[in-house]
This record gives sequence, C-alpha cells and structure tokens, in this order.
Amino acid sequence: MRVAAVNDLSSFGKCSLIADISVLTSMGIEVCPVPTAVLTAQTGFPSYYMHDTGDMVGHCKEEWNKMGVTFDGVLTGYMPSEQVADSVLDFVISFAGKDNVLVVDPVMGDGGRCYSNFSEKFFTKIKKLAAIADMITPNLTELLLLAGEDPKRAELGIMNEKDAEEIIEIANKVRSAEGQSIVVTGIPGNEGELCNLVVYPGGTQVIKCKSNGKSYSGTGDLFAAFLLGNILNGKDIVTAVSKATELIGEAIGKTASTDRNYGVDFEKILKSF
Ligand code: PXL
Repeated sequence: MRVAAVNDLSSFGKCSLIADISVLTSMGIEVCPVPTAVLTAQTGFPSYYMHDTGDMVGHCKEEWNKMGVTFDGVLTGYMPSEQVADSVLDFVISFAGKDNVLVVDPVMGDGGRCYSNFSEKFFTKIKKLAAIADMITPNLTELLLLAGEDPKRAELGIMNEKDAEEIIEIANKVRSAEGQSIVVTGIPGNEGELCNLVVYPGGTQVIKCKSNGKSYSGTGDLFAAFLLGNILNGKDIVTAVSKATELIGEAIGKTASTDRNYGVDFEKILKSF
C-alpha cells in the first residue's frame, strides 16, 4: 500500500507530515510526502517562520507522472496559500481516482476562527477538493464554513441527541455525493468527552473518547492519517473511525504538556495500535 501525503512539515506541533508519516508507516503503508510548506512550528505558535516550497507540489505531479507511479490513497491537509491549493487540486485530479481513496482534511480553522492563510479564493479551492473526496474530516468550524454557515457557531457541542441531529443535518448539506463519508472531528461532549460524528453511506454514528477538554494541535492530522490507514487495511468506516477515536483519546491521556500548541505525545502509544 502506498499513500501520497500532501501536507506541510512543521518542526513543532506534532502535526501534518510528521503525523502522516509516523502513523501510516507504523501501519505498514508507504508514505510519499508532498510538502506544501516547511515551518519552524505550526501557525498557532506566537512566532514561526514559514518557508515557501515554491512549486514543489507541481513538480511532484510532473515527476511522478513521468515515473508512472500510482497511489492506493491520497491524503491532503494544510496548504499555505491559494496558489498551493490550486497545485494540490491539479495533483489530486492527476493521482486520485475511482481505484484509490481520497481523504481531504479541509484545514481552514478551529474554535470558530479561520487560520491566517484563509481567503475567499482559498476557500473556493478547498470546496472543490472537498467535493471530489471519498472522505472529508472537517472539525466543526470547517464543517460550518463548508456549509456556508457562521463558523462562530462552532461552540456547538454534542450534549444530547438533538445536538447530534443538528450537526448531521449540516453535514448532509455539505455531503457532495451519496458515496461520500464525512467525519466531523473533535466535537466537545459532556464532561470533557471528545466526539467524532460520522455520516456515511450506511447511516450516522457518534463515537466518543475521554479527553481533558483541550483542543491539541495535530489531533485532526493524526485522526485523518489513522482513518485512511485503517480503510486501506480493510476496515469498514465505522470501525476505522472508532479506532482513530481511540488513538486520539489514548494520545491525549499520555500527553505531558498542557500547552495545546505542542500537540499530543502520540509517540508513546503508536506501537500499541
Ligand atoms: O493541524 C493543522 C495545521 C497544520 N499545519 C499547520 C498549521 C495547522 C493548524 O494550525 O498551522 C502549519
């Protein structure tokens, strides 16, 4: 099995390519990174430097087409600009198809707020990418953005069945095709619980894990990578979401830092998954 992981490389934050490469490699899956940017730390830190990788995504597309390589899965995450998002769309059109699995994590914001790279033009590209994906893994802020609703409503949580029904309704508005699955990640539940809500061709389900109520950097990336790995390893969507939810809960439980920017200590638990 081989996956193209289209994401940034951030030295601090335990996110993006670090998460993708660690998780998928530990599952016996080859990872070919497509670096969208290189950063000293993820953009939630008060200060960071971002190195522009130029048209690396475009060169990956051209060179890999010359090599005639194919992928069983394509995973996309953070993109720094509208221009890079455009190249990612080209890359995906070139390498994702009906014979492989495309997972799009529409990284745009969190906690009701958009990240600094967000613009209307950027949003247009992300919407195009999300529309052609087999699976998308937005957090609540990103789901609301994709549904054309106010992201500030991201204070929504799942405290009861009615809350879940409301989020399912929004997810169904975003779903581009009957065959598409949407996993809404990191929704706050009762007593610090973390909920992931999956809307898939066979139905809907809320899957929960224990948490300390903090929203750590990189958990969405770990989740998306482990979800794709499980799907490629033959698990059904509900089992894959359950296992990915368990991984995040365990990783949060083992995390020493209370500073969300440093991410979770997933290294401590990966070998037991
Ligand atoms: O985990 C999402 C993410 C990925 N990459 C970078 C980020 C963020 C979230 O802030 O800044 C560079």
